[in-house]
Amino acid sequence: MALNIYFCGSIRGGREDVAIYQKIVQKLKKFGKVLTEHVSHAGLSERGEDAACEGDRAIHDRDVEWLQKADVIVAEVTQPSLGVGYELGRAAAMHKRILCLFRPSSGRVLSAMIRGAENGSLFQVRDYSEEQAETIVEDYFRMVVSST
Ligand code: 6K6
Repeated sequence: MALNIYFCGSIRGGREDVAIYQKIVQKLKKFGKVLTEHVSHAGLSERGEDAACEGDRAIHDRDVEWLQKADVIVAEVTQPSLGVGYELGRAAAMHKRILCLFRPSSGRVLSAMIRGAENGSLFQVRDYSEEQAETIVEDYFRMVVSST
């Protein structure tokens, strides 16, 4: 059965990394159904013009439902986002399998609450460069698939 994959990326936190989100989501689609493909859409702006008909509560409730349904959560955490941090906290409390991807070349330092949650099993954090985005996803999912 195909894996349900929940991709997290910044929306209101800023859309600077949307091209990288697209690259990651294209690769994720090889390994399962991506429940949140819209996060990678270039047309989705941080101001949410194209989300006008959905209220924030509906977005929150639907996303928490999808988190519950997900087998794996993949989060691009370089661009700080309250929503992504919240999703990761909820997913960790649900004992989900989580991969966080961070680009040190951004000059940012990842939050200790994400870096410090790494436990070598369910919660993993990988530093990567943009050119490694696809291989890092591929290597992770080969490991997930072989262990399930
Ligand atoms: C769209 C544009 C501006 O606001 C929106 C609202 N639409 C959303 N639709 C779907 N998921 C959302 C939306 N807003 C936040 N999320 C979830 O939170 C996504 O799954 C992202 O991973 C994360 C982004 O949080 P913020 O705080 O950066 O917006």
